[in-house]
Amino acid sequence: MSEEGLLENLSFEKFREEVLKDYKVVCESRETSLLSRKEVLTGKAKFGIFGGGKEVAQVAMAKFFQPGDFRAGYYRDQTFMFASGIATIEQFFAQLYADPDLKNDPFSAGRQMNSHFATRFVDDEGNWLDLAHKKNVSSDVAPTSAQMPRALGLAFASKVFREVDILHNLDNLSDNGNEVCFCTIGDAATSEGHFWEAMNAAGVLQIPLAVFVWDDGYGISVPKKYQTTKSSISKAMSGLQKKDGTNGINIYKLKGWDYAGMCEILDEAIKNIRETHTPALFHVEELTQPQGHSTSGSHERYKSSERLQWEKEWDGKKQMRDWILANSLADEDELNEIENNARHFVKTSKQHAWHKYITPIKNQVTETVKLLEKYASSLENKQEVEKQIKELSSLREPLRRDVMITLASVIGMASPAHNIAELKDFYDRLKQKNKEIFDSHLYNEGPKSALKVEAVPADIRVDAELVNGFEVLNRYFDHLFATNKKLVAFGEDLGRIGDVNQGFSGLQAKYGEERIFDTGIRELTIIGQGIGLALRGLRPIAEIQYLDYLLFGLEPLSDDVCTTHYRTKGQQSVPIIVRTRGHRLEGIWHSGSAMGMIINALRGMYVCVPRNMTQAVGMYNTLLQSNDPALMVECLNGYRLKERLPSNLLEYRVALGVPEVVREGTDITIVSYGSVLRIILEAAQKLESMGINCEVIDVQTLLPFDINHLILDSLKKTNRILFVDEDVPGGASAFMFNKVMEEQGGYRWLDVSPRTLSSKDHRPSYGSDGDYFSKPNVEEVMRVAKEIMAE
Ligand SMILES: Cc1ncc(C[n+]2csc(CCOP(=O)(O)OP(=O)(O)O)c2C)c(N)n1
Ligand SMILES: [Mg+2]
Repeated sequence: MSEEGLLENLSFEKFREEVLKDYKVVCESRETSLLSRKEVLTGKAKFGIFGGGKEVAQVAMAKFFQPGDFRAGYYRDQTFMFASGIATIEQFFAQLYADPDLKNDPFSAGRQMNSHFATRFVDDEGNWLDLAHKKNVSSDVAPTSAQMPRALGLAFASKVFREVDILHNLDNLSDNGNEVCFCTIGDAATSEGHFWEAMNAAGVLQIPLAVFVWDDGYGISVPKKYQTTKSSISKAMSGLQKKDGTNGINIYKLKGWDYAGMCEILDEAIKNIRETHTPALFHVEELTQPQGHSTSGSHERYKSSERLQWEKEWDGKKQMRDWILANSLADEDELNEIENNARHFVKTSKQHAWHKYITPIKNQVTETVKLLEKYASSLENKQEVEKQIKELSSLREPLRRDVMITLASVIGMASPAHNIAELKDFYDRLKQKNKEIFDSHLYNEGPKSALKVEAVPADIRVDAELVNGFEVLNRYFDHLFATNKKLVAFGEDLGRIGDVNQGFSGLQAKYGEERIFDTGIRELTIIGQGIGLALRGLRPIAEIQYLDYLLFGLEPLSDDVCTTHYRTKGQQSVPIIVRTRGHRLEGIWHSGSAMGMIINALRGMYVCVPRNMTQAVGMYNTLLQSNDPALMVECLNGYRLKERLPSNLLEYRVALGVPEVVREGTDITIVSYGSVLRIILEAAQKLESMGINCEVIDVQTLLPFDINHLILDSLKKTNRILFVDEDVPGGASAFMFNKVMEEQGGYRWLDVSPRTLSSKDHRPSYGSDGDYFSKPNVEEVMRVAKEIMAE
């Protein structure tokens, strides 16, 4: 054979091997879907959602996913995960069973439904791993399209790494911004605003984002014609198409069953994204769902028999098989063998996963039964206990809760005469164990916990310069950007004019528009940009211009940021700082103080409500020492109030969760935060002349809230308490009330009933009168305080 012929043969053999390897993954993935469904239907798992019908497109996609790249996707991507070597089938089953052992379900430790993947980004100490040389998967979430803001941010980070010179030596985080973010989304989920906002932003920003739309024609039962204009997302998006000399995105149409065709297009297209940072949309059409949407319900209910027949014919697995045979890449026997092996392999993987999942629970059952048997004879209702033992030990698929229910029940049956200390101790130990399994990692727990950052007092000299509040921030951010190269700040009007209140005034010119910049009016994806940067090891300050507009960006904060650390059991951290300004100014949409809504939506973030800019700086310093995400609400009416400039701007720190007594007093404790404190202090001064001595406490942070119970100390002294804020009745004032009364046991120290004072139920009416009558004012504070004193 000629040398040329030999080479040709060699590469043909390599090609053939590659194709068959991919076909093997397709078969294994399909078997996984089929077998998983059975596990759900027989009750061994609760729910299942699988990637059947998308296998071929995903083995093609995985070929171009390189170390350093990121994925932000949704629940259909099992094949991609298997093909890129990030997940094993055994791990897939472990998650299906909700195995809480991170070694078994390395994506979520059983905290997430199946097909919600993740890889580790940070070590146990909170240090970023060598992400530039790993294949990275940001943790999946279930709300459709919620991956879009994050995907945008992950891709955007590549741009920052490429364009900011001082980041170039961070080799573990990026290789010159060459990392592409692969984003996947269902056809129906593109109906969400998240998708449109993110695609527009990507077209403007020019970032390496590859969006794959898995178009199977349905969102559960609702077909495309009710979802998408012209029933085609690529047609609907065509105005964004990049042309010569414009920005925009590239749009490709792919057939989801056409292995060779997809590989050819993706090869060129992904290279182009990586090199030019031009985003792309891959509209992957003609995909199927061989088992319907999920294990809940069946697609026969809403698909016509023609459609079902078409899905059989155009099933990617079948098409790939036919293509292999037609091109003589393998014969029937070879393919049959691959298919049989796949079946066997998946079955074995499933068995291993089940064994690992069930063994520790069965061990708990055995131990419990042994212990209970020891006590059974000594208990009066021996028979009942024996019945319970029997019931527990006969469970074929016991859960941890079965053990706990049985133990609690037997412990409840024992009379005080029985010595069941050992049993109680065993129960408590299991309870603690379960707490660690189900209740950990809402926040960072290791050295990067914001709660471990100790306070350092601000050094404010008597002759310190008296400046406007915004100037405290401005000087601080100046020092900060000079010393912390990982910082990036952005938002509406934050770049050129340095934010609407001049905190960043002059700083873009000094530090460059790659680090301090304007964005479009798109709060949702501003948050997304922050998420992506934070996940990739940078320190974003993402600004939402006014607190009122945080609602537009609340979904990714609540669903994504707040759950990231928890849902990966500590494997990913997202230290975003969301900066905003709120409380009273003027009018319905510039006086928002919806803190109750915010703190209830944002468990998993810290919520800082500094009374002035000096305190705000101390909180920024604290947060920047940690990996915890936080919201900073600066006082909108405080930027022009005078403050003394501390001399240690970069060093002082305000400890989170530690209130400050801003006025000492003996008669009544008034608890509050933010702008309204100034009104309370004015009222307190007037009350003093009437002989009422108020102690005023600034909680400083709502999350966490007074972790050392300092408010209780005050209450013990005054025995009277009033909670004041600018939120609606029952909002954050009720939260503070509950914390102090129930959690701190404050009710025991009361002489009279505890009170709250808040704004009215409606939004504040416009103008200074509107403000006065809508929000707590000095006279109202005085009235309530006097009533409390007179009770
Ligand atoms: C915000 C939100 N709304 C509704 C749902 C419930 N839901 C889950 S999947 C789904 C359909 C999604 O269809 P599509 O995006 O086409 O993805 P496919 O499942 O077809 O791959 C719906 C409505 C959800 N998870 N999130
Ligand atoms: Mg769909």
